Amino acid sequence: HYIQVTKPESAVSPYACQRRTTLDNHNKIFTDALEVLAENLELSGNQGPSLAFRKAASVLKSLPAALRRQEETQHLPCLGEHSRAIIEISECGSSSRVEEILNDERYRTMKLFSSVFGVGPKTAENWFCRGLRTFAERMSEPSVRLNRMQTAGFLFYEDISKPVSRTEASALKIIVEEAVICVNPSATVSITGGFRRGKEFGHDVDFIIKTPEAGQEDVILPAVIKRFKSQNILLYSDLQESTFDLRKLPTHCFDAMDHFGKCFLIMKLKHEQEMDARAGKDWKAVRVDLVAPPLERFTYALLGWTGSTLFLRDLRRFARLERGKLLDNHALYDKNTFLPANTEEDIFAHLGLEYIEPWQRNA
Ligand code: DCP
Ligand code: MG
Repeated sequence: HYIQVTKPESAVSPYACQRRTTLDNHNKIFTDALEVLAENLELSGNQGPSLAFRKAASVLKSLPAALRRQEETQHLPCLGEHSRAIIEISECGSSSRVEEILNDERYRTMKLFSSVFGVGPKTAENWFCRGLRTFAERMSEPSVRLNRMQTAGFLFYEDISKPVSRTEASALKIIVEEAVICVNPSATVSITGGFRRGKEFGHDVDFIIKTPEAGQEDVILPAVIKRFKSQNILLYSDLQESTFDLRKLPTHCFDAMDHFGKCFLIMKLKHEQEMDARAGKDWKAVRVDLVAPPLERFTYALLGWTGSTLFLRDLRRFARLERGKLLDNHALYDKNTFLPANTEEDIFAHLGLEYIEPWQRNA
């Protein structure tokens, strides 16, 4: 994995799935600035243009050392004129465009509102346009209706807006595993998402459940939820039943959710020692996602849920444009056949790609 160090910069691939991106980011000053620009565009519904900044940040994250001069970006892919301009200004400390965005009332308000579980850019914009700027103002506006998800989002805001630590994720894994095994002793649980990529903190904890018998994937989630309820550790649950069809071809559309059975939860996690004295509360509310794919597609689901989002987007783009194959969270399809995969290595091999470990997928 030190091969990249000796490669000339011109050899950096424009596809994130051909780069090894660890959490050791040597260009954080630049990538933070680029991500503010991207986020600002996303919050105003400009997903397309924001992607250019996300890609530029991702390329910089994969570099083995910090950029010292702007000329060093010349041979790098995905760095357009606008991204280069930001890097240039950042060299002298900070970018005035980034400062402007960070101080912008609209950006700040949209970021605050969309930090609530269940509030997307559209709802955040709606509240902003009504003149609302703070949670207190939102509360005192009776005409603003909240759905069930948003109600839970506000109720547990203090806890779920705090990062979840790896220690907390491990404690949750034991709880989830215990419930899953109780329901089906042959099922297994693995952590996916950012924690599988080696992150120390996350906004939630993602788990994937593997069931060895066909059809079991459809009954396990309702049973696990029932068990959590009886243990009084479930604060919110949204179960999305499977709409998965074995014959359906992988989709082009990246933003579409996959069709596996899944649930979005808020769980009570008991503190190990100290108690929240003010509230007399000995637990923390934590966001947890569970997904239960059928066994024959488990590896594709694992790869998809491990992310990162940008890594997976490029893997799918690479499959389609460079190999003429269709890939998504459900399958890899080529010449009228669904390619089987027992391990993630199999999927990379099908695509003629060098294997990239989960901790190298932080694109
Ligand atoms: N994912 C997906 N389909 C969904 C939801 C998520 O394919 N409907 C994938 C993309 C993510 C991964 O699952 O890489 C986990 O989603 P998160 O939003 O939890 O992202 P991370 O775990 O990477 O980040 P964080 O550390 O903020 O939780
Ligand atoms: Mg996550």
